[in-house]
Amino acid sequence: MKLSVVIPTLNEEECIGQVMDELSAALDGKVEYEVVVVDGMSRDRTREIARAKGAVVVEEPRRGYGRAYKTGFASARGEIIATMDGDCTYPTESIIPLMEMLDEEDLEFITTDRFGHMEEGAMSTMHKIGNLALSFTTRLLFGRIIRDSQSGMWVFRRQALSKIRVEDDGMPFSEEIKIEAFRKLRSKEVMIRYRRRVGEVKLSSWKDGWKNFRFLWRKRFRGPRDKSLRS
Ligand SMILES: Nc1nc2c(ncn2[C@@H]2O[C@H](COP(=O)(O)OP(=O)(O)O)[C@@H](O)[C@H]2O)c(=O)[nH]1
Ligand SMILES: [Mg+2]
Repeated sequence: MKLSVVIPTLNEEECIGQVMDELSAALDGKVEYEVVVVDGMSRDRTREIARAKGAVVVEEPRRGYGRAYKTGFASARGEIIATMDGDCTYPTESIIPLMEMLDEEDLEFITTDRFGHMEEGAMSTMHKIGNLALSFTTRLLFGRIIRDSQSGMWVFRRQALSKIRVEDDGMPFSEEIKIEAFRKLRSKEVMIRYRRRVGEVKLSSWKDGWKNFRFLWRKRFRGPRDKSLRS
């Protein structure tokens, strides 16, 4: 198996079907792949729709975006893993070009930057400010040139996971994987198109923003072994 697309979902019935269709349009006949949907016990038809469209659905009752990815990565069989949300925001047509870039530039990890080509209304002004503040803090504390520390689309070699340590169960998983990747792997950030979300946002702006911010300071000054960051 060449590619696993891993998607965490929590009540995404409005869009998961479209994401599956867009994946088929972008990948069918071009690469051998599977889609792993890690569902946090949605109370709507997410699992049913994903399964009907051919995804492998993994049920993960434990809450959290990071928790879902840890479970999803453990069941992914592809040589390369691509991630995205189940909300129609990320460009499925970028997966193959990013996989080619991994090979051509001999990279292990690619993260994406949504700020270059963002559809009108795809991110509220408050979220933009929050994201930029978190990305700035990431740069300040870790010295990495990441423009978008919260982007949820990554394309990377599954093997590279054994070289990094990503522990957070919540939204900070997104910045944690980038910090680890830019420290330990051949990594790059690439601009992508980002669309307006379909369905309700799952993150809580203030709570998750604050958790992300706190996470960055803890990771910087106490190291990754901090007990409070463990599952
Ligand atoms: N399995 C699982 N998925 C989650 C959880 N929280 C969020 N998600 C999914 O993770 C993705 C990112 O969440 P989203 O609300 O789009 O965050 P945003 O893109 O940062 O605004 C979406 O596909 C959500 O359905 C969770 O606790 N468990
Ligand atoms: Mg999203």
